[in-house]
Amino acid sequence: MNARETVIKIVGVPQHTPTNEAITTFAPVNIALIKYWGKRDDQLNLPVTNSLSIALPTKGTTTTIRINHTTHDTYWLNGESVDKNSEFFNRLHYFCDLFRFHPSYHFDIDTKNNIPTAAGLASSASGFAALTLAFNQLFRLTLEKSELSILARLGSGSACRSLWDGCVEWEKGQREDGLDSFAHPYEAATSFLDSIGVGLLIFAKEKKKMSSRDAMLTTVKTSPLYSQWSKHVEQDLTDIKRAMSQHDFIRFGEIAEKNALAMHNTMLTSEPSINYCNASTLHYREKIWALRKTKCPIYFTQDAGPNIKLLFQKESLSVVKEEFPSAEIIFLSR
Ligand code: 2P0
Repeated sequence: MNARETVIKIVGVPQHTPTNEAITTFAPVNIALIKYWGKRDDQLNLPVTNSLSIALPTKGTTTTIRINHTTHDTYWLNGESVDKNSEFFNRLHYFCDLFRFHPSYHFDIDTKNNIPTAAGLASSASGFAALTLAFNQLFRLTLEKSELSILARLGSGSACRSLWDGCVEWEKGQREDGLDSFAHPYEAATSFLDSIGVGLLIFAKEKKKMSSRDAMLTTVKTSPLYSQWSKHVEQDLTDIKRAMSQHDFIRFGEIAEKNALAMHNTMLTSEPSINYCNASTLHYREKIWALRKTKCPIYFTQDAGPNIKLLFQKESLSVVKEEFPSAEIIFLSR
C-alpha cells in the first residue's frame, strides 16, 4: 500500500466539499523519551520499534489553512513564503497531494512554530500533526484520533505522537499497510509527569546538516550497532514505564538519557558517521553529569540536533535556573 492508498482507506472517497472558511489548528511538540530511529517502510514511515514521548504543553505549531481558487498551493512558514526549491516545500506538497481529493483543490497554508524550526526540536512533528488536524476540519472528515495519527505519520513519523498532551506511545504495528501503526496516550504516566520539568537548552538554531529521514536510512543500512537498537528500545520501554509507575525519577532519568545516548552512538557508527553534537552539546553533557554528583538529579535527552533537553524534578528548579540561566523551562502539568 502507498501513502495515497492509506488516505483513501481511512477517509474513503470523500463526498465532502471543503469549507470555504479558514481553519486554524494547534499541535504540540513532542520529545521522545524512548526514541524512534529507523524505519521498516520508508514510504509509510513505519518504525522498527515502538517509541514513547512527552508533549510540551505550550510549544508547538499553529496552522491556518483555507482553500484557494488559483492553480497552485501557497505555503508560509513563520511569516515567510516557503522556498519552492526547498526540501520542506516538497514535503508539504507531497502531503497536500494526499488530501487533494479533487485536482482543482489548492490550499493556502500558513504555519507558525513557537520553537526553532529544524533544530532538532521536532517542529516537523507538530507541523504535520497540526496540518492533519486542519485537513480533518477543512473536509469535515470527523476522523478518530487513531486515524488522524496514521495520517500524520505519512507526513513525518513522529507527527503521529503530536496529537495528544501528556505521555504518548507509538505502536510500531505489524501490518505491511501500517494500519496498526499509530499512537495513543499512555495515561499511567500522568501523575508522575506532573512533577517533572523540561529545560530547553537551545544553543544552536541553524538547520541541521542531515535530515532525520536520511540519517535514519543510513543508520539502518550501515551501523553495526543497529541490530542491538531494537532490543535496547524494547527493554527501555518496559523499564521506563515501570519507573514512572513507581515514581522513581532517578531510574526514569537514567533510562531516558541512556536511550538518547544509545541512539547517538548507533548513528555515530554509521558509514558515513552521523554526528549531531557540537562542542556545546559535549560541554552541557559534562556539566549535567557533574551536577548529578554534587547537587541534584538532572538528566537529559537529545534528538536529531545538538540541543539538549534537561529532565528534572520540580524541587530542582532553583539549581536548574542557577546553572542553566538560558534554559527555557516548561512544566508538564497543565
Ligand atoms: C523521535 N526523532 O522519536 C526521534 C528521535 C529524532 C530523534 O522522530 O522521516 O522527523 O519524518 O519519519 O519523525 C525525527 O524524525 O522523521 C524523530 P521522518 P522524523 O522523536
